[in-house]
Amino acid sequence: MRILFLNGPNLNLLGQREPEVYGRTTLAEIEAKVKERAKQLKADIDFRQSNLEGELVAWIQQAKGKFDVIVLNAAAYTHTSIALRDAIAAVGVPTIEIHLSNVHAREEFRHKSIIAPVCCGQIIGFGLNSYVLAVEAAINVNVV
Ligand code: CA2
Repeated sequence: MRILFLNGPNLNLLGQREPEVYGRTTLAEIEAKVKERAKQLKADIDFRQSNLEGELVAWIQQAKGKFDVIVLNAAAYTHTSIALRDAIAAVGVPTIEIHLSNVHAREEFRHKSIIAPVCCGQIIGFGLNSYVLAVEAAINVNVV
């Protein structure tokens, strides 16, 4: 099982800014936790972050044939990006949408996810644990 974790804009700032919203854990620490759980479950992880919408689109396109599942925290692009939605729909690699915060308990503009209809599910609001839960969801993605 090969899982591609993609992280969108500003997630590289985790642990450095707005700890009251996003906690004190850095993205590197999240990556380490994800890899620890994946090792237990015998999954391979590729973990990336980009501030650029086009780079995220390219990574989604390139995932075909290389990864079994994509786990995507598209950050603010969740709420704006038709390009990401089209890429997910086009490649046909099962994609799980995740968020650290409970977007439904925040500003109204965060309640709408453009990518949700083309993802197989969402894991939202569990902080760092959203990422760990996503490893488990990815492994069981074909189990109904
Ligand atoms: O809760 C999440 O995981 C989000 O995807 C985080 C995005 C936000 O736009 C989404 O609505 C929900 C923001 C990521 C920015 O992360 C920062 C981290 C530290 C300081 C500033 C921003």
